[in-house]
Amino acid sequence: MTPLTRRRAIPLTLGTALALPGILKYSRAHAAEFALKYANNLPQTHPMSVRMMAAAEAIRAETGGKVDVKVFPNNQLGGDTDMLNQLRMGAIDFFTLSPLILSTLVPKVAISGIGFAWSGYDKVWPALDGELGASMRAEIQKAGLYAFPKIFDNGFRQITTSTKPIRDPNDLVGLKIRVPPGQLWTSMFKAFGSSPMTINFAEVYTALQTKIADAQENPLAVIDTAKLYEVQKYLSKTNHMWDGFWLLASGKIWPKLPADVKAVLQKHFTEAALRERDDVFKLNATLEQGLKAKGMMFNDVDTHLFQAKLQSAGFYTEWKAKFGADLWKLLEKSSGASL
Ligand code: X2X
Repeated sequence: MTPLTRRRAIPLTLGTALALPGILKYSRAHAAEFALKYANNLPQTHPMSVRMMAAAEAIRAETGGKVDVKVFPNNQLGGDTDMLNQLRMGAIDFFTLSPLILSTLVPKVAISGIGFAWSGYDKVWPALDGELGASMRAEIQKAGLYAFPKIFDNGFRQITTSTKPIRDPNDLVGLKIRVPPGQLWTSMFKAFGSSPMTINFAEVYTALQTKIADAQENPLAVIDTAKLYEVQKYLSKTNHMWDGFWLLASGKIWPKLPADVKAVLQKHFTEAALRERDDVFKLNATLEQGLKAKGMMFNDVDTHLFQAKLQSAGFYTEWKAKFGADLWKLLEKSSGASL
């Protein structure tokens, strides 16, 4: 019997495939019946990559190698915008992506990234695991993608520079700061009077090293695992945005997978997300010390000054109009903030 390939195996349930009489004895040398690819833009050492590699191993073990998820971290399959296109075409089966970059395809999902909306994780997880997250997943489904229920954590974003500490909003005026490809990021830093430049994360280290950009903003775990401390001197604790990663499945594959295969994937990917959140939370408690030991200089800021600047620049008014009153109300209800 010819080994089942993923495409031909799809009509079969995993159980059927296991029970088929005379089934060839599979070894890892044989192609899996469901050979799938997961990609991300983070270093292999970031908790999201670590947890997804562990999930892939658990899935392989539980299915006896019939479902094989290969993990491609660190932009191995391209930059974010390119990988999103590959996901939509079915060249990549799973991909983790910030809602703000996904908003290029699904505009409303950027709502979770509104500046200073979240005071802490005690607000973030009930919202993203609750009504707001469900609303976002429904929007993502309309775009032909499947978002797994538990969003991964990127974290609260901090500003780093190679030139100066950012002590108050005036320090952001004219700053050449790199931002990810997402309209809300560009809008926020234009409201601060900065000169934001959109660069995929794959090129960020080089852009900072060659001084194309003097600054960037990211959570501590990304700054550390991507070794941005080698090209950035100052870290200002602005906490200006909470960001996550939706784990997305291609619409070309997800609807065709048998229910039992979906159940195995769902179980282990959910576990990976919950453990990754915990990893990032624990890292946040130790990384300030670690990054200082690697030469970074930290400073606190009065975040109210930065939020007031966004307010006076019309940032909240602009985005409330873009998202609409209902979704804005849902954000305020979910976050407890009045924006
Ligand atoms: O591109 C970034 O800065 C990163 C890694 O945080 C995201 O994926 C949004």
